[in-house]
Amino acid sequence: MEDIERRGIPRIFCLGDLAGKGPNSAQAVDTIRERCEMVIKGNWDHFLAETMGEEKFAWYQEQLGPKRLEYLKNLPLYTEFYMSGKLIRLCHASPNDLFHRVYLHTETEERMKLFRGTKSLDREADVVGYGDIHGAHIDNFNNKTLFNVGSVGNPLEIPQASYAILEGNYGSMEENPLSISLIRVPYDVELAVSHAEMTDMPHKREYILELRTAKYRGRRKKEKGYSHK
Ligand SMILES: [Mn+2]
Repeated sequence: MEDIERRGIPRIFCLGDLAGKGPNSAQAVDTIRERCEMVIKGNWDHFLAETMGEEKFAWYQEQLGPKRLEYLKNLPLYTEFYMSGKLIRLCHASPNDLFHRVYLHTETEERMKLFRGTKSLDREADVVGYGDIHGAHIDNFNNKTLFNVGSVGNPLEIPQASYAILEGNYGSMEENPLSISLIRVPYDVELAVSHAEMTDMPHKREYILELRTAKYRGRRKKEKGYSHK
């Protein structure tokens, strides 16, 4: 947030998974709600808001309370706008499917599904930005740009917070230069670890190891790219 402020960035969009995994879900939801102009629903947000009576979600649900869970439940699945002549969609995993997960190495056909038209605008996107896999990257193919913003609180490639900046004429259908930058922000990982240590959160050891190493707890030997559940 300090890095964003220092750069004078006027609007902040959050691409989901506000809550779950970490020790401070309630604080995360409140901060994001206060600071972000647009907030998109993630798969964790969906599960926490919709699944009752499951052990693995109960700790977070108790912390969040009914009002925040209601807020998460009503978040949209995507946002779309024009910038410098490009139609841009931002989502958590895929604009039309919260559980369609693609990686950098996923075949092009599957990744092209992210560009499909939506209920609100039946037109292929030019640029799609997403989250979900905790691995920042940008790729151009088939006259499209697909980028992943990475993760602020649980990065799984470099142990630094990650976000993306889009620069162009917001709301403009006229073609002009557009830039997409991926930013890494060093932060006090051990402070975050100490917050986790103070709680009895589920899977605390695995979480702390992920913060320190940026390696996914469930990564299999042969698996390529980034992964999380
Ligand atoms: Mn996710």
